[in-house]
Amino acid sequence: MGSAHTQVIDDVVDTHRYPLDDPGSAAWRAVVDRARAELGQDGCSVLPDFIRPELRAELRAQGAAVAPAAHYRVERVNAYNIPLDTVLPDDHPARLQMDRGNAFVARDQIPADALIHQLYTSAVFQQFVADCFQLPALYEYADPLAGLCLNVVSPGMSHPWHFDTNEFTVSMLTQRSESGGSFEYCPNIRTPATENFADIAAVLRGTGDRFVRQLELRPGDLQLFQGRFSLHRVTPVAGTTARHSAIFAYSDRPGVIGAVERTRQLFGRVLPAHHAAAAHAVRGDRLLD
Ligand SMILES: O=C(O)CCC(=O)C(=O)O
Ligand SMILES: [Fe+2]
Repeated sequence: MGSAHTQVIDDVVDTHRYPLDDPGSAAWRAVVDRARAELGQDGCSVLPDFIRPELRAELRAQGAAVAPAAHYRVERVNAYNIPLDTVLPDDHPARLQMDRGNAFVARDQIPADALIHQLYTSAVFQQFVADCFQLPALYEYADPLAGLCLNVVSPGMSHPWHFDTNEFTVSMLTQRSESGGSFEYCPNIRTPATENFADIAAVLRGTGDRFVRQLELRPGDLQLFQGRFSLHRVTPVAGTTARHSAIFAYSDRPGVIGAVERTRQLFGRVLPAHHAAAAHAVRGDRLLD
């Protein structure tokens, strides 16, 4: 193709291994088919060394440079992100409360030429990811804050067990912690037809290890994940180095903007675009969790 779009991708992505510049080719199909098979199997697919390994140091440094802009606010939550005062039976897993201590750097704090921002806005990247998820197309959020975030989990903090409200998540570790900070998930522990509260409660209480899988992620690996059915978390970070991951938020429809209150909770601020969207009654709370 040779357009400016694909040139950016060629500089950033190992296109021998991941031929984003050649949609529909046999090599493209092979990579996409493997991702689809893994997603179908357990809702998760990791594409190792998606970013060229020689750019790993730059990827880390760019994340670390914006991490101080993260909005910190420890929030008391349950795995379902429903109000803590919801009346529930004694053994309901939503009664177990946790501290969500991760912090988000918003899209408008991430320079447009940062590697993660270039990827997020790349048309060929979007087409590739959509194909992996078997969607005709994916759209960037219209939300000026939530579309692309850096998720910062500082020492002593964790991103506790939860389900995502959105159907799919695209993410990339940019900085590893010294210890802890592992991504853990329970493949398809619930289905559209089955809540499976007993097994979920066991995981939340720490007695459900048999359901838990741990991912070995390295900075620059691309992770495709369906967090609606697979309970997941980032384990508490230990040591002195924070864990950083980029969250690329896409939707299968254009125009998504977060709700005003949720935006204030996650980012500590709200922009005119959020108020304008609320005024037009655009429902769009398919945010990060
Ligand atoms: O940061 C991560 O690796 C996981 C993030 C996550 O689960 C989420 O944002 O919903
Ligand atoms: Fe999640």
